[in-house]
Amino acid sequence: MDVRVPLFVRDGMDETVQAIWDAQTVVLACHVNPDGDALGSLLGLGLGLEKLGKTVTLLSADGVPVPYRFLPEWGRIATEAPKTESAFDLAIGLDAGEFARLGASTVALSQAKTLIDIDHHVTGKEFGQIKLIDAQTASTAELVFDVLNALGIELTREIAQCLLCGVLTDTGGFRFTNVQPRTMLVGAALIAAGASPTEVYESVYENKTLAAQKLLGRALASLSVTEDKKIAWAAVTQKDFLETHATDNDSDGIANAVRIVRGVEVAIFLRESDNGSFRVSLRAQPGWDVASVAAKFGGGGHKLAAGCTVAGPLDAAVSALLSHLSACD
Ligand SMILES: [Mn+2]
Repeated sequence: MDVRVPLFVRDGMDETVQAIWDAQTVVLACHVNPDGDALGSLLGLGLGLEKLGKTVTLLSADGVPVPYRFLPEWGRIATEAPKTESAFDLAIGLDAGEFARLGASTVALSQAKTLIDIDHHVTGKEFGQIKLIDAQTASTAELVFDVLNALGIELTREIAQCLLCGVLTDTGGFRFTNVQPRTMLVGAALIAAGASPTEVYESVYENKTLAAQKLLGRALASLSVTEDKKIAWAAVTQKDFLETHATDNDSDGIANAVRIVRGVEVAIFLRESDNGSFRVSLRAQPGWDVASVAAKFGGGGHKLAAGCTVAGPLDAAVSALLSHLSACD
């Protein structure tokens, strides 16, 4: 099946394509603590550029987390660039928000003759001589899809699988508010090229450690709501981490399990640190401003998603958060 995705004209595309044509050695890097979009964009673009005969180096300063080790050629991603005599012709940073979030990869990238920033985050900290940035696009992988199209590179199954990983994970499986008709068209084109949404979904979302599920159980056992049931909170303590053998990464996604309770408008997830204070994630429905609450505790974020650290014990931390939240209701 032939799926046609209408061309989308963006600033920076012509310059990006020209810089790629002009380069022979290209270093690509994604951000620290990489997600599916970071790694999928990195590999998808890298494998595409190899089709043009470019010499490609792929960098992820924090490596490739286990759930993403289904991606074709993931083993080629290095945590640092090999020592070479000459600088790369071209460097491309992907999905990063700002240069510093490329971590240790910044060393290799800053030596390249030309630097391109490809991203769908608008932070005011864009970098490089060439910027291909579009906040309306759901994923960096979709921007990479457009770059490969502009270069006339045919989508192999491998490239398509990498890009689908980015599109699917940054849209929460095509469910988030960032999904547009074009997002689905790009997904359709990638599936038509042989990508498997099932493989992405199972690897990323159905691949939790036993410890993570046990920790989720502890968090849900602590789930509480205010009298009007609009604010819900759950916590995990150091004791929970110890007894379930969970690590900090195993708490990913618990805030979401608090958020999805019927009628809940604000979700609070508290994780006890080893010094007894609590790291707090706040998630809210439109109409709230949890960033202003986080700011009271020296934290920050967006109106609908923010974070901060609050002193323990747990009861005191919850009371303090609830009193600031009721003030902003
Ligand atoms: Mn992204």
